Amino acid sequence: MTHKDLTRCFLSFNRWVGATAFGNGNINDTYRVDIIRAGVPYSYLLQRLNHHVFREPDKVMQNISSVCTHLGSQEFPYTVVAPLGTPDGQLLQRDEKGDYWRMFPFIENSFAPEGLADAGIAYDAARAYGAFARAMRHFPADKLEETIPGFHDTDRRWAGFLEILAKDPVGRAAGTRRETEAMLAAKPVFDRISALKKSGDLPLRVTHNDTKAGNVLFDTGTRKALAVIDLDTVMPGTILSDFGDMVRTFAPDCQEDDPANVALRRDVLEALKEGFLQETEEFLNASEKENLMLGAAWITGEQALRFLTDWLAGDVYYKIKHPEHNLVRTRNQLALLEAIKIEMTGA
Ligand code: GN1
Ligand code: MG
Repeated sequence: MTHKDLTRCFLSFNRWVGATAFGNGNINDTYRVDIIRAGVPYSYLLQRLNHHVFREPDKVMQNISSVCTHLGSQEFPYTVVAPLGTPDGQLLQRDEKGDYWRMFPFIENSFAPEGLADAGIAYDAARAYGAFARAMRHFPADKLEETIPGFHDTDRRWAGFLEILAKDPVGRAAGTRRETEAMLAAKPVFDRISALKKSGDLPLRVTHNDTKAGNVLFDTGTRKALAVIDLDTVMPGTILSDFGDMVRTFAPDCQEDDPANVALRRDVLEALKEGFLQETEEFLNASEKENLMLGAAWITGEQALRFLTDWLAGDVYYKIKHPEHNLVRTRNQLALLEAIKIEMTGA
């Protein structure tokens, strides 16, 4: 099926203008679709959901629907970007290859921050993610599906890494000793998180699990946050991972795949804390608040582990733009982890 055929499954139009690749996700493929209906131009986002990563696409859409419905019923001062259904109410359309497609409204006059977000953007985005957690705080997290089983299961990710390292399917282990050693040296961070999770001190919450700058839409005019998007990985979890992934993605002074040395930007880090706590301070417990930076170390370490695992596996999960992409990403995240650890010890 062409993009035009797929679009027809979700909406009617008089004239097809075209579909162009949009955004830079590592997992799904997104297209901006332009059509004319009754003489008026409209845009939408057509997206192929990667069903090798999200193995049960219906569960993803079920989660998104219940989250959007709940957000809509709360005092949540942001736009809720809910998927469009087909005339018979389906949120997914399959094509002849068995791929899954869905459609979202296109939010006009908005942008998703690309490149390095400044402290102002970081503050606003952190507030938006905090407001998301706040609006979802009474939703029964255990009613949500785990769209990627074991997504933040520290012990399982670690076991997966050790298994690939031992198998060494593409012969990359020997050339990756330094990174592997640095990874193994980071194990105590994972152990602390694992123990904390088992202690019962971290309540199960509805978490977003991809709290990067690019997943908040901003108003082009006011430059204020408009919407929290990408609800594919909304799952039951701990708040530490959402705050942690914000630090991982906003606070460094370079992108996650930059081969340059990484440093933390203090002003951005402070802005994240301030914005996030503004919305969440009142309902987070003491253990959650105390361990926000441990969350940053954990998620950064986990991301290093995921990139290194994918490098050793032969680049089977993340899209890559050059042959050493996953290795460069791994080194970057390991360096960032060091910077976060230094920040935590107050050095
Ligand atoms: C993937 O596709 P994107 O950029 O939204 C990944 C995240 C990683 C991120 C690293 C489902 O997100 O968990 O943190 O790449 N999403 C999934 O850039 O694995
Ligand atoms: Mg994502």
